[in-house]
Amino acid sequence: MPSRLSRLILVVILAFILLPAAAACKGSAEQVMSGEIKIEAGEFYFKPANITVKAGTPVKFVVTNTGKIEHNFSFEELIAKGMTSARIGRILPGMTETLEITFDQAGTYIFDCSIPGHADAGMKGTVKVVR
Ligand SMILES: [Cu+2]
Repeated sequence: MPSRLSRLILVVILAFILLPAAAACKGSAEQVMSGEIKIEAGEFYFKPANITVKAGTPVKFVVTNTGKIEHNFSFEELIAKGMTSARIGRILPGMTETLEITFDQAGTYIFDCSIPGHADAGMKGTVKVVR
């Protein structure tokens, strides 16, 4: 009978092998999203992680923390450029918070969870803004 710990280690190893493979299978067909965009935040991912929206159209990110620890949702580049509202500062486990943004410029904007270590562990994504 394998111990709990060895089973946990096996699950973690399998997740590292299977998750990138699953992501690669999704293909590159991008769908332009609008209105309310639901995002799941967990340890340590955002789902979906790659989002495409239209420039000049307001979007509302509705981010639910389905994990067990606190997360946030931040567009660090936009914050650095002075758009200090481009973040949801705290999303406690089980909570849903929202952020409305209108992207005026086409481009690719990275979002992440700015809690130390979380982005490096996989909590990041992109919003591609198209004309
Ligand atoms: Cu986080």
